[in-house]
Formats: sequence, C-alpha cells, structure tokens
Amino acid sequence: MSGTPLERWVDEVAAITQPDRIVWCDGSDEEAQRLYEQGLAEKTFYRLNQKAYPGCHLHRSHPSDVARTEHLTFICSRRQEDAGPTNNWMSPEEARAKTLPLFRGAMRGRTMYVLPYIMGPVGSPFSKVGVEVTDSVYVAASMRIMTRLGKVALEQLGSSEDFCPGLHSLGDLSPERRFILHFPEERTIWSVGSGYGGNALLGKKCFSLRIASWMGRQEGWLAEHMLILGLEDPSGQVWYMAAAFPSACGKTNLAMLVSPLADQGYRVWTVGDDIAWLRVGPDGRLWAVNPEAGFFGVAPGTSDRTNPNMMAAIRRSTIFTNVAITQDGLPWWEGINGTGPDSLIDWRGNRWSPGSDKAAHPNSRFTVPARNCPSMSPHWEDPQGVPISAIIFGGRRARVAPLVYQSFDWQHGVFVGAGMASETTAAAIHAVGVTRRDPMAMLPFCGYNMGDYFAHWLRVGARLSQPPAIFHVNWFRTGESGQFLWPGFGENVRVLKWIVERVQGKGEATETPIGFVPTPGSLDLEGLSLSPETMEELLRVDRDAWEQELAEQKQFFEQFGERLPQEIWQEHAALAARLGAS
Ligand code: OXD
Ligand code: MN
Repeated sequence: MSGTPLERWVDEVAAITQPDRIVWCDGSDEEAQRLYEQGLAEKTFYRLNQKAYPGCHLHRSHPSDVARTEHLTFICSRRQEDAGPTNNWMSPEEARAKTLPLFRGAMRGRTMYVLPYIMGPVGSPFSKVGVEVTDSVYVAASMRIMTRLGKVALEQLGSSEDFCPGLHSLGDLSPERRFILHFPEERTIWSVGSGYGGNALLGKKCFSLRIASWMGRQEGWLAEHMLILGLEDPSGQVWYMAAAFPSACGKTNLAMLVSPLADQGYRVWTVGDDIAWLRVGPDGRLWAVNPEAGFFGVAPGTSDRTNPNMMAAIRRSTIFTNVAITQDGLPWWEGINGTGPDSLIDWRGNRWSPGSDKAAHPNSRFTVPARNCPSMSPHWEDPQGVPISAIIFGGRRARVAPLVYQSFDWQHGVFVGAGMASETTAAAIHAVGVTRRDPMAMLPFCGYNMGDYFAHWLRVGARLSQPPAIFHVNWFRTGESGQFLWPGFGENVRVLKWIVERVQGKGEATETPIGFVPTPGSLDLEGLSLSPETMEELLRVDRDAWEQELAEQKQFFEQFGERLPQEIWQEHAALAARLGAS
C-alpha cells in the first residue's frame, strides 16, 4: 500500500462513494471564491447585497433538514453500556451494514471535497486534526469558517495517522435515510442524509464534543458544551469563565455581552461561544481553549439590542442559512428590528407578507468567522488557552433556581452540573414548560456513559490544586404572572461581577441549603429599577420546588445504576438533609 494514512483513507472512501471529482481543499482565499462560484452555479448559494454585506451568501436548506436530529444520532461503541442510557446506540457492525449501502455510489456525478482541519489554535498542544470528506459545497465553505482548514492542518498532520476521519454525504436528504454515527473506539464519524450544520459540519458537535469527550476521558481532559469569556475588572485584570447552558439559553449572547458597567471598567472579552476544551495545567489551574474558529449562531432574536457585537460580525464573509431576505438582498429575521418590511422573500424562497408564517426559519443561522467579532479576546488563540477562575452552569427554570448561587466546593459543583435541567418555553401563558434534564448541557453531546462522565469530572477536579469555583445561574425566573423577573442580556454582567468578587473572596453571600446566594446588597444594581421584592424573589430558595427537584433528579440518576459515582448520591442526600433541616 502506498501513500500516507490520510491518502489511503481518502482512496478507500472514494472507492465506496465514487465521486466524479476529488478536490483537496487548501484553505486559500482563491479557493473560497471557487467554492462560492460553484455554489452559486448550482443554487446552493445566493449572493446577498455585496455593498452592505461583502462576501456574504445565503443558503436555503431542504425544508426537512433544518436542525440537529437527535433520534438519528448514534454512539456506535462496541459495548452498549459504554454509550450509556442517554445515548442512542447501535453496534459498529450494524451501523456499517445499515449505512454502507447509503454511501455506495452516493457521490456519483458529484465532487468530493477533502477538508483537512484543525480543532484548536494552530500549534497548540490542545489541538486535534480531523479530516472530513463531503459532497456538499455548503459544508466545504462552512468548514473553512468554523475550523482552521487546509494547508495548516496537513502540515500539523504530516504522515501521521492521528486524525479523526469523518465521512459525510448529503445522500438523498431523506430523514428515512439519515444517520449521524460516531465510532468512538476508532475516532471515526459517518454522517449521511443531512446538510444541517450540527449534523454535517463534523468538526463541531460530532468531533469536538462527542468524539473529543471520549478522547478526553481516556487522556485526562474535558470536552464541554461551554462558552468561554473573560471579564475585565477596573484594575485591568481579566477573569476567565466557562459556562454551560442548554441550546437556546443565550450562550452566544452572553459570550459577547456589551457591558452596561463599562464606565466602571467592566467589559467582556469573547474566547468562544459553544465549545471548550479544558485541561489541568502544570500550575494546578484549569486551562481552556475554544476549538472552533467561527460561530454558528441562531439568527432570530439577534439584534443591536440583544447582541451588537454579533450584528457587527455578520456584516462580512458570513453564510446565512434559512433566513429571509429583503428586496435589496439584505438578510432578515424575526427580532432583527421590530416588524418586517412588507416585501420579503421567506426562508423557502417564497414571497412573504406580514401575518403569514415566520419569514426566517426559527433555527435559521449565520456561520461567521470569529475574527470578525469586535469583542474577541486578544488571547482567544493562545496556544496554552486561558486560565479558568469560574465555571457557570445554567438553564431555563421558571421557579426552582435563583438568579445565581455558588456551590460549596468542586464535588458539590459537579452535582450542581449533573442536576442541570431546562424548561421548554410553554405555549400557554401560565403553564410551566416541560423539564428536560440536561447535565452540564451535554445530554445530546456526551459520547459515552454519563455516569462515567460525572466520575471523570470528579477525577479531573482531584488533580486541580486551584480549582475554578462553580456557580449556577438562571436568567429566566418568572413572577406570579409569568413575566421574567431579571432583565437579562447585557445586565447579566452584574451577576458575572459578583461571581468574580466571590472568586476573589470579596462578594458577600448567604449560606443556604443549595449553596451560597448573594446577600441583598451584594449585587451591583445601580441604574436598574428592580424593587427589593423582585430581588428577594429572584434570590429566594423555594423549598417546595427543591423537594420536587430532588425527586426528579433521583429518577434521572437512577438510570445510570452502578455507573453513577457514589459522590453524586452523597451530594443528593446531603442536599435533601440540608433542605429538611432548613
Ligand atoms: C448548537 C446547539 O447549534 O447547541 O450549538 O444546538
Ligand atoms: Mn451548542
């Protein structure tokens, strides 16, 4: 056999998929032009107004292919117990037998793009190489934005076989023949039947979370569904935090928040908005890098009010997916600025008029280079990452969780993360949403048994001589009539400020059964008109709600049986005892 391991693998998949042409992508600007030209010719891309949005394109996906498909996503480990009760599992043999026929000849008449990429900063000891082959020009153009792609990756790889191979084909885009398969023991991904970002940009959820979490467990590090930000204080010191929230809880907005406390000297620097790779440093601190090079953000609701930094970032070199467009070729979505102009083309390419269905798909997206974002930290590509002082867990909880609380220690913090949940927004005004348990926001992304995952978190903590403090936040607590009590968005910086004060041993707190909650005067509320009653409600520990929460947690944890670490049960019992005694 001749060639490098990569060349041999590409030959192998080409023999199966039989493309007409093979293009090795080098990551150059000329190549970007060629990809867009190709996409324009085959109507995968439409040019947006190049004066207002230079280098920006619109992509319309198949209407049945607009989101991640968790029920078609599988962990194909050799043993089912290693995937655990929260993942779909298929044996590697069955997975191959089922999908090989879907890949056979799938690229006939098409071009196969070979995309070597790096997840993590170039030259960083955190970084990993992946190679995706795909027959989608949209995927090729998007991976250029989301990863460090081409020559740099081939240089890092050399003739090594240490890369994550990912085979992707659009297939016939039918949900009946759609599979997102992860083979963690071989560090391999097969994805067929979808062009949607989370299913098809294999560097993101598939490699950087599902496969990487498995690798991290073996190698002693963590791959997490977390944003990374730095809060600069008035002395100029920057405090880095990593925060996990389930999808649709505002991670991207928090990562690039514009601070209303800027005149006091507090500002936020963005390191990442979705994924963090975390390692124990030689100094006993936890260090983080963002493996991605771009953002794949949700468009609806993004505006100058909610995320001015993102609005600035998407003005160039951005791919918009399933948004509406105005007559002038400008992207448009619900929430961009009030009501819609009367003449729009909707996300399916049809004329839209006010009062009809949504013009942009609710999960419409933009794929934008991180370097476009004005709030990017000067350290976002530091090879050693940034040192993490605080970990923040959060969810959308109408009642149970106060605005913020701090765990007693690392083990209790792991329990807080393991107990995370989020409520779907209910249609009826007073109805409380359906609760989905989502430990560390990793339920759809942990590539192995989550019982083992909690144990891994505890093991990592034991190696940290200076562990980050662990917090839980909830921007979504509601009052009697279902209204949000906390203003959210930029004002969340006030909570980050308290978190940093706690890390420094300064912020004041009351010890409660669930952890440390700010004293009434310790949050900086200057300039906000929140009544003392509202603040009391925001910070209240609701004993009855916690009783019910404990019962729901117990039910969730029980499914892991023996694989759930005893420490989690100890924390559960300790919380019950503290609540009983209070
Ligand atoms: C995402 C998600 O797209 O979490 O980041 O669904
Ligand atoms: Mn995400």
